[in-house]
Amino acid sequence: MSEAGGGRGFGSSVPQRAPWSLVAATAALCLVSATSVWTAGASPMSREEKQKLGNQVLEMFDHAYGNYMEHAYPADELMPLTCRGRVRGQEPSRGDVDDALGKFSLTLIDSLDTLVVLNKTKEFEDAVRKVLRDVNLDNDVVVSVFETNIRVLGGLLGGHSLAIMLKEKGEYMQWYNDELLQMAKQLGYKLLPAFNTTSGLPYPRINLKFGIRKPEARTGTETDTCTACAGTLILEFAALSRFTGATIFEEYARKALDFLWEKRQRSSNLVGVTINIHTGDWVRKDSGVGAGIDSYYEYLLKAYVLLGDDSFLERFNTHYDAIMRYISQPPLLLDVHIHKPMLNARTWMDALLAFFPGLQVLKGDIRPAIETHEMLYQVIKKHNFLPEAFTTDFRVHWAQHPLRPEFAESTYFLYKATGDPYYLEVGKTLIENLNKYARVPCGFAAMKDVRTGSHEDRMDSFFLAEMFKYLYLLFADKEDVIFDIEDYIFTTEAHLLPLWLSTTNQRLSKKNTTSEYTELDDSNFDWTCPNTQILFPNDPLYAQSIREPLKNVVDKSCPRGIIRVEESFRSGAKPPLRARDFMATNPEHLEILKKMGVSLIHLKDGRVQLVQHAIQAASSIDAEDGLRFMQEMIELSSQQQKEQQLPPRAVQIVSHPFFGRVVLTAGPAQFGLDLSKHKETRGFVASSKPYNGCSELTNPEAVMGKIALIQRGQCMFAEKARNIQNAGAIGGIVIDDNEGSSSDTAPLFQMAGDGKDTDDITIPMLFLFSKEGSIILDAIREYEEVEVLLSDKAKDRDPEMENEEQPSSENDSQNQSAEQIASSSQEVDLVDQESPEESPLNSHPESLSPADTDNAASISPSEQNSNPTENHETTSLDGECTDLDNQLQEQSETEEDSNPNVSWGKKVQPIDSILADWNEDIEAFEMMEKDEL
Ligand code: DMJ
Repeated sequence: MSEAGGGRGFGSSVPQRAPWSLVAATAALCLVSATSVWTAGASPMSREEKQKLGNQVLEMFDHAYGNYMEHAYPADELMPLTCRGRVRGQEPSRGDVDDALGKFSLTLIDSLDTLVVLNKTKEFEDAVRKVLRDVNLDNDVVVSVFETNIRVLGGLLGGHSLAIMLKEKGEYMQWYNDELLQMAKQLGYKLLPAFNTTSGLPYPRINLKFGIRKPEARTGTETDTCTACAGTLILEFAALSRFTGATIFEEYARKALDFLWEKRQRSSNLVGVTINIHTGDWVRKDSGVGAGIDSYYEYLLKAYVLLGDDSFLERFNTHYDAIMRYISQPPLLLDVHIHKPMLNARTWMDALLAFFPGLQVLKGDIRPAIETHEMLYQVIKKHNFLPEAFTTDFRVHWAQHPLRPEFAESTYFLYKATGDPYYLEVGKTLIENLNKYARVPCGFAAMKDVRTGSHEDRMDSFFLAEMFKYLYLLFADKEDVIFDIEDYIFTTEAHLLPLWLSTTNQRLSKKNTTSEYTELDDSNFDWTCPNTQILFPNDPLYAQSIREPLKNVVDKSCPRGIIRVEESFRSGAKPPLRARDFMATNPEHLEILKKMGVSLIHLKDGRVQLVQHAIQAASSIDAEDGLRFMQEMIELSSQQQKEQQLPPRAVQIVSHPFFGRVVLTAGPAQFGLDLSKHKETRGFVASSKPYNGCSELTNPEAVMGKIALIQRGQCMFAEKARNIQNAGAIGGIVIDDNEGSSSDTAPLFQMAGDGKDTDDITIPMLFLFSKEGSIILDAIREYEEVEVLLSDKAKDRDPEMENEEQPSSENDSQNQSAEQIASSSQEVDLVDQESPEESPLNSHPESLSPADTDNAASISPSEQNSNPTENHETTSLDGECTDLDNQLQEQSETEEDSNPNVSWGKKVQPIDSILADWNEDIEAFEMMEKDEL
């Protein structure tokens, strides 16, 4: 295929409206061949080093795949901490995440084409035989149509694509007779009933055995689906049609795409996150490039590449233009409202958007790709992994990281486009981090909290389908892969589909689609691949020069979303009221607020909240003033929260046989040694007597020089700390007395002092919930000597310990059992995916009775902060980056209380339109935080 396009590299161009076979071929070349352009910049990586890293990727894959096959197969996924298979129904439900599991050996199918890319042809042959022998697609289980399509249908088609390629080469797979394709077709037919809606958008779930309609199906009542869920089918479905000649699949996927296109918001050209599959109404009207929408855009561009249909490129270009106009705020990509695209819908980004720079490379828009990728890399350098969500000032919003591959994907495509060895170094860091922080004896474990390094008992199939492919290909030279990767396109799950499908069974063409294209002004569309001479204008340091200003973006700078407000402030008139001067009792101030469209709402619990509606402001200048005022108020609140909130800490068990692999998420204390400022504290643990630590210890000899374990309750935390410190302890761990409590299910809090001066407490104190605490208590029972490390973040495993544990398999099994102990109590109850927000660390002073505790909680600093109007005298705002979440939350929580009839100034809107506008906002705000990843 690489020759078919009539030339290599960005220099080749395509005539406007070229015959689509040529377009498909050449568009694919947009991303492949700039490597030769690179001549300077970061030092080139030697062939030896690249090979070494490639081999490391192979070894890591063997570790992940080998453990899955040995300990989990035929289950869908490996649980790497407990070293067993995840069988749906046998583990506590994780909600939507489990909808990917159909009892069809998901990880094996998702890994098929990775085996060939990684040159493991023999293993591929074995794996295909296992799939044909063992996999049943007719299970009575409700699965996600989207996940089943991208992982299973895609996996079977990718496997088939490479099986026929190998067969043609004449050595392997000679026995193969399209069996994977037959399975794919069977699965395709199983998914079709999902499309039985008037809109043509598929139901989000289907029962593999009973479909949708039958009562036994236990599904089919859903009304909504995500845009990506309905818009990420065309590659697999069209490939299935073209491989088999059965056009129905491509037809259905096209119809769903046509419908989404019709429903785009016509003035912004954006789509929302969730849509009603029956009415086509947008259910969630926020719009970004991450969770819920991501691969819809990806599939429009790739459908053009694979199928050569101009209409897909037209649609993609229209959306892309809107994305770059509203969502892209380089280096950030921030969600906006489809109806009000100048209004940010949130001030945090999710990890799924990390694929976008890779897509921009395919589109040929390299500069913003470099910028966003660099920003993401800075976040990774800070946290070792990309947290599931992070704020515009790069704080962790959702702390998990399920080993997602999107950043590796973008790194690979950027390297292909620029040839800049910098991206090889980035890949090397990813490999190092995976080995240091995610590798466990039985595979690789997802991060439960990137801040502390704690694990989740989870290794998703996409880790094998995608991560290892992109990392391997990053370091591979052409001869390291047994086929020409440029003959294929990657699906969103990195499955490979051959580009020759564009000229096969092309019975469905544009005429079958329903959309009107003539209305579009496509004069600015790129119909050609970009030219490297323009991308890198005689400057081999081009990519580096784009990255350079972003080098410290995470550590230092305020993001543009915030700067926008500051800019408007700088250029605007004198502000009528500064947030820090505001007094809720001053009638003049209230009048100014009203003019700015800001309402003051007294909540039942005595708190006061502020809400701004720009449309209620007297003028657009007043609206801007109102926005700035709200911004300042949030800064006040945010700064106070920052001052009063400490991040969680880590208790890491470092002694045999844990060797640092067990990391427990712990709550900090507002007194004693601050572990973020000082070196970590390491020591053996000992239980104090009395266990509650509320009086002078009777066993000082046992805790002397050790980290004392104390039970929560009966007295203040500070009192416990003083008692163990007096007995000579070097640190303390308070263990919750509420049996079964866990950081999985309860928000962490920080231990507050006792209201007196606590400067006398100099040892570090951490808090563990009961489940985490019992891991240490169990370990003491089993191993007697248990050494732990108290720190702000888990440390890499002790190299000396590593040497001890090498390579004895006996030790390995001990390590596993250690992990099992940990996971049995710490990791089994999984976080509800629907509420994965970062737990704010409220503070608790310990108290004598539950009643006292409740009382204390009601005056917690976090609650005081939720009423910024009462803190008007405190803070200076200079140089602070802020988070708008509070503002949005406040809006969502209080809009119903606002008075819709109030309207000031010139722009009087009819009440109906104001109400409609409000309802729209309320819905969007309410939905916003319920993101389904
Ligand atoms: C993968 O399953 C696919 O890439 C999907 O499009 C979204 N992301 C996951 C992995 O993070």
